[in-house]
Amino acid sequence: MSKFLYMQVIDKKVVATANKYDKATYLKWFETMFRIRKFEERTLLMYSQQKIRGFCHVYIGQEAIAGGLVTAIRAEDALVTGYRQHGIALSRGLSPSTCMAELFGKSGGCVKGKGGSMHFFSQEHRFFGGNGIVGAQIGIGTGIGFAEKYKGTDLLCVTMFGDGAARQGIVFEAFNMAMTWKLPVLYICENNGYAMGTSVERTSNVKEIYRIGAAFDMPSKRVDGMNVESVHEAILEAADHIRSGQGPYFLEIMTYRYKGHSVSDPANYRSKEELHQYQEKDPIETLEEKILAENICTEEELLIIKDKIKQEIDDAVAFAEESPFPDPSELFTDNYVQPDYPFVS
Ligand SMILES: Cc1ncc(C[n+]2csc(CCOP(=O)(O)OP(=O)(O)O)c2C)c(N)n1
Ligand SMILES: [Mg+2]
Repeated sequence: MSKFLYMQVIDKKVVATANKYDKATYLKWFETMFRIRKFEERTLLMYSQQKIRGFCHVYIGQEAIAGGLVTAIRAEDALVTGYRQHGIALSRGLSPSTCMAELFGKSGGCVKGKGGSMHFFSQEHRFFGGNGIVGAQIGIGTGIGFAEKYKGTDLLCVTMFGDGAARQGIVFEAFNMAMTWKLPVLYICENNGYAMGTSVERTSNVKEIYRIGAAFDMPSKRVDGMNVESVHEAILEAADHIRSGQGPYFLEIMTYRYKGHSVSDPANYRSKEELHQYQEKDPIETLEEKILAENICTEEELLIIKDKIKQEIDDAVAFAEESPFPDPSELFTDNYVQPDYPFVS
């Protein structure tokens, strides 16, 4: 990896810092991650005010994975994930407004208020959801990968799932098929240590989830998910491998969710000390410290980004508030591709 020499004028002195990436990349990471954190904090607040109801799983703590993804894959690549998806959807380019309106169940939402927290979707952004069935997206993502190969594109499908989903039988079938047919699929396990209240230690004899790939000769790696640079590098390397036609790749990205499994979970199954250990290496704070310590940009420049995002989130809430609830007739639209589907009366 070539080193990029970044020069900046500070106090009329030219300061040179040797960073691997350019200023735009660092700021893209910061902006992506900060947007997700602020969106999710507001989501929790809106939930407490009963503006949002039902299941709701936030992404706080895991933002470096979304950050690394943005710069390592192409906008045209497909992506599918589970229900802890708000942050990933934002990183794909869905606007905070359309996401917040969806959480509110309003017609301005990305699926017209008919999906809610677990079912965002956007064909335009190649974002295939948002799935509430643990592990279901592993089969869907493998199928999308098959479609890309069939059509002869050089695109890949990022297929994301949690450590709990990694214990589902579909992993075996999907990995086997993807390796046999050399499908362009990047499997990412976001290992945040827990599946609801069940720790990884309790779910299997094999605690290093990336080793599952070895049973299929699939290139597999474990990655530090609290560091956006590590995530970016690992995904870039995996994506290059996949695009060269050699088939799928598996990354186990080690991360942590600061909040409970869902808004209703007080997370009593883990200690405060454990949580604090991770918060001390918070991916956004770490990145901000690095940006400032290495003079990648000034504090003022970061403040401008922060203010812009806070305004975006305020606007998103206002948009969601003003957007009407879907018309009852919407119950019968968008359910089936076939207009005369026999079971719709
Ligand atoms: C097939 C299926 N089994 C069980 C559930 C209930 N369930 C919902 S979330 C969850 C835990 C999944 O944990 P993990 O895959 O680690 O994802 P995380 O919540 O940590 O992001 C379970 C068991 C479900 N939704 N679907
Ligand atoms: Mg988990």
